[in-house]
Amino acid sequence: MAKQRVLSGIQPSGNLTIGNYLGALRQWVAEQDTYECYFCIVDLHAITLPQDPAALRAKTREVAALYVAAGLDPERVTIFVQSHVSAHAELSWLLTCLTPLGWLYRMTQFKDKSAKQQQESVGAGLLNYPTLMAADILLYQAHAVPVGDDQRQHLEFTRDLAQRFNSMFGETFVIPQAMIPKAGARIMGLDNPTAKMSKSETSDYHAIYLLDTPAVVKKKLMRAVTDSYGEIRFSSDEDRAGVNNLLTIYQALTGQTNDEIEAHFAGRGYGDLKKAVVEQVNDRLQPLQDTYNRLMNEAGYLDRILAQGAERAEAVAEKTLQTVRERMGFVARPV
Ligand code: AQP
Repeated sequence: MAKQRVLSGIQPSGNLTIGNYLGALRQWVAEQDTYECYFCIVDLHAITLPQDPAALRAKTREVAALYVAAGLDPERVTIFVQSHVSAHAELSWLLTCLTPLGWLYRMTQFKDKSAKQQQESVGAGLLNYPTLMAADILLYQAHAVPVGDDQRQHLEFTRDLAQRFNSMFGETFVIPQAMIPKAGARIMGLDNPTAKMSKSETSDYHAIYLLDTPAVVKKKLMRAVTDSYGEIRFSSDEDRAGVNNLLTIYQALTGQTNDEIEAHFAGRGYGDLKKAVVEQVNDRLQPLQDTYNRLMNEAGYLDRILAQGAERAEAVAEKTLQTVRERMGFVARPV
């Protein structure tokens, strides 16, 4: 029986964080043998906010190398740059024409990100972001989309749009499911544990980056916001969010249950908890960074995997796009 398909991606819009790793990348690695996997570096999404061209180029390569360094095997999964497969942009336009504006205005990410800008300078790309994401997923007929909790609403949007297309033009798209991890689906900012850890937040003590040195990881974690309760337990209370976040990172890295972790830290202080998290994070990042440095120094390696990935991805995407064009009534290009 053919394997079901998975698609997911990360924007090359900054330094990848431990949130991107625990919410997305780690799941991808775990699922790479179960599914037929497509993982892209979503550079077309990154430009929905202004990007410096040189930085975008460098980050796109960095993210590709981090995918492999985190454990994805480019022989078993398809790793590619979104803009290398033009079907993403084309299907996005076709779906844009079927998308009610009201659906787009409702999206939390659009509301949050546009609120940070002057109203008249909010780009139309930011509004259309979910339609491009739907195109990414639907082109590969993905059954599952491993993402963090913040992408839940965009996944619902994708499902609605796929259903709308199918009911207008006949069964065409697989309706995808979100695949959200049990632990680590929403890692919060170390400096502000009520806000999601985000790579676009630039304050020094907000996020742990995958390429941070062990000393920097330690400095950031030892300064993480906690509370004055002095009690180490999981909690959904807002004023205990800092400790809960540290416990969540610890849990996502160790795989232990709430009870095991609370028993382990019983009677101990926040300093001990922080040190234990530092150790877990650095143990996980060290081999990843070693592999990353090796790959970046291997001439031609990244180009090879990205060329191979684009070729494989394009073959699948073009097939879907062809069907969509036919169903919507476009005249085939005469040969
Ligand atoms: N804090 C997080 N906890 C768990 N999962 C997270 N993800 C992101 N942050 C967390 C998951 O990582 C994947 C890729 O995310 P993305 O590139 O779409 O965006 P981002 O990192 O969430 O972006 P930012 O930081 O808001 O900034 P920009 O937009 O500037 O890049 C997704 O699966 C996401 O759920």
